[in-house]
Amino acid sequence: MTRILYELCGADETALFSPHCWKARMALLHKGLDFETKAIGFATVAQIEGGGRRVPVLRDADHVVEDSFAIAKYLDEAYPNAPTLVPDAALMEFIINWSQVSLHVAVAKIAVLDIWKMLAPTDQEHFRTTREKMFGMTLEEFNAKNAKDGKLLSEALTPLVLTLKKQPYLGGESPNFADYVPFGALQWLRTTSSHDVLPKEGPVAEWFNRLLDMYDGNGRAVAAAA
Ligand SMILES: N[C@@H](CCC(=O)N[C@@H](CS)C(=O)NCC(=O)O)C(=O)O
Repeated sequence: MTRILYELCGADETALFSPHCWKARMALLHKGLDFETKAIGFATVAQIEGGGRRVPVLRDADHVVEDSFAIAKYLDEAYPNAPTLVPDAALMEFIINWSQVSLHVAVAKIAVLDIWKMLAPTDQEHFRTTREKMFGMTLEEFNAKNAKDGKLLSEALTPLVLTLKKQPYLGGESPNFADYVPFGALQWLRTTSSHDVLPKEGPVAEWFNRLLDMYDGNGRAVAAAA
């Protein structure tokens, strides 16, 4: 197998949880391409494929591509006969930024301590050091400061709810990378958090469940957090 996707995992190697890695995984599945997963802990990410990297990283024979959006665009270029992932790269930037600024912030506020708990000890140390520097406080302080009632998440999801009331996917009748971007954020929450705040009914719940079941249930095969 010459196609390898490097993905972030917890202490349990099957606990694949990174939102960006899920975007890349769904992109490969969308294209119908076989790939092997290399599950990597936070502390070893920087050593992948020559070093200085962040995950996801895709090795496709001689090509090494880093960054979920770059991977999706590369796959469209390299495999033009498989279904398109990114019909409009300029508009896709907006979807990525919306997800990053609103969904990712809401998920991080709910799940940060749960993420730390699921990591292997060396990865816990790396995660604590880097995130505490980023937040300017301890993980416990950050966790205590933020409500876990799902209100912020629900507000952040409003544009998705309104759109999915009119069409089955952000991509229209079928999904594309625009769907895999917010899917990655919700899968991140599903796989890490003990707080039960994912929508249970309505357009987002139905859309998320369809995507979890897609591609032989690849998304659902990774366990939800207990
Ligand atoms: N814009 C990048 C973001 C990649 C990213 O932030 N990856 C995180 C994991 S979710 C990472 O590699 N972190 C390494 C670290 O924190 O040391 C993408 O879409 O792929």
